[in-house]
Amino acid sequence: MQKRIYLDNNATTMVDPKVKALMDPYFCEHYGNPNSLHKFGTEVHPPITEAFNKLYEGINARNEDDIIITSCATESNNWVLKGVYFDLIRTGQKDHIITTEVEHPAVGATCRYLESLGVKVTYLPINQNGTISAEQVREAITPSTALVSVMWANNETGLIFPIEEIGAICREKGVLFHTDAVQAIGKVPVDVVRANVDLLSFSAHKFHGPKGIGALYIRSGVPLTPLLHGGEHMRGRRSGTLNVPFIIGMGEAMKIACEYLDYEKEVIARLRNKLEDALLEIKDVFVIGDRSHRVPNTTLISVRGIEGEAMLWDLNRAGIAASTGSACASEDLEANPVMVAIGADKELAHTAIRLSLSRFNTEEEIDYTIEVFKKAIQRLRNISSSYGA
Ligand code: 7TS
Repeated sequence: MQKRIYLDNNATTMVDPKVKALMDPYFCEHYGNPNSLHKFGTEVHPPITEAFNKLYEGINARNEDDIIITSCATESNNWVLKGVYFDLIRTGQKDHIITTEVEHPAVGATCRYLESLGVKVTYLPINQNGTISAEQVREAITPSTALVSVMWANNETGLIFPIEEIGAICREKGVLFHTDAVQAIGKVPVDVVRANVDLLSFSAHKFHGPKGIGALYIRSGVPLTPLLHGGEHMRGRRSGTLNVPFIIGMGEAMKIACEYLDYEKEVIARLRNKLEDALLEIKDVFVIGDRSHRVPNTTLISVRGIEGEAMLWDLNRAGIAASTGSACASEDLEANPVMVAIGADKELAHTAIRLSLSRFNTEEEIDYTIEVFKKAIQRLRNISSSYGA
């Protein structure tokens, strides 16, 4: 039988069967609208409360803070940027947003849209380590800065940004701080209090929950004009009937993800490192970013002389799913933007392959992947016009 090895967990993850089992009764049995006054509505209140408790605990939010359910992190990110625009920029109080040049398009494209409305946006360039320094943020802040938005971990490289230091600077300067923590949850500890975060986005399907549900953490006292106006759901902060089974699933996925943080750090990192070490033995193979500064599951690897898409094709034929970078951008065959920013030459920047593991991968799968990868490199370099010529 054809193997099916999934190494694209930064794009999405399998729903944990335990999460699915907990969600199941809320489709055909307990399907009430929690806003209804009858039993069908009220009987879903306790499991919803339980799910929220798991989310609060997972990111160390305080009781007085808000965690608002959204449809995905893209919505959460749009809400932050457009909310800040409505609250602080359109009102003439501020006119400036600071972000990085390697954010996911859910932040990057929204910032470019806001620029078209006259907002000044600073895209901080990343350094050779693939991240930014907190000092870059300090230097970029002006009296008219409304918001700093910096991702917790990059989806392509897995590199972790200095969120605690940036949070401290923003708090000191009185500037709102948002972080897109989509690639951090379940991979490294996320603590909103410790990091002085005001706003934080996440998406359930990146940590073995269902797709199409995410959340925005809003620190107590931070005003944010809603993106979706309507009924009084979520205390009027985000209207739309609550997706009960998915909320229950996201809560459980968060709880399990936190329980697995040590496993992630020890076992998944060991498998990832084994894969990297084996591939690094091959000539002209490079791994992007210092291991000690990356989330444990991610490798962005570059194989000189082989287009990322060609490698992807060979892996796919052997049943291995990887990515050339972000699936959101993989149709336009562009050089990997993170690698360009790190300073890789253009040819090398076209060779990037992202392998991202999860707790459902096994050592046998990694051993098989090493074998397939090595054969693919040999085959493709033999027919490559640009390598070894
Ligand atoms: N932010 C980051 C950092 C992401 O990695 C992604 C998805 C999103 C936001 C959007 O999440 P969504 O649930 O709203 O879609 N990233 C990727 C990726 O790296 N490959 O495919 C999707």
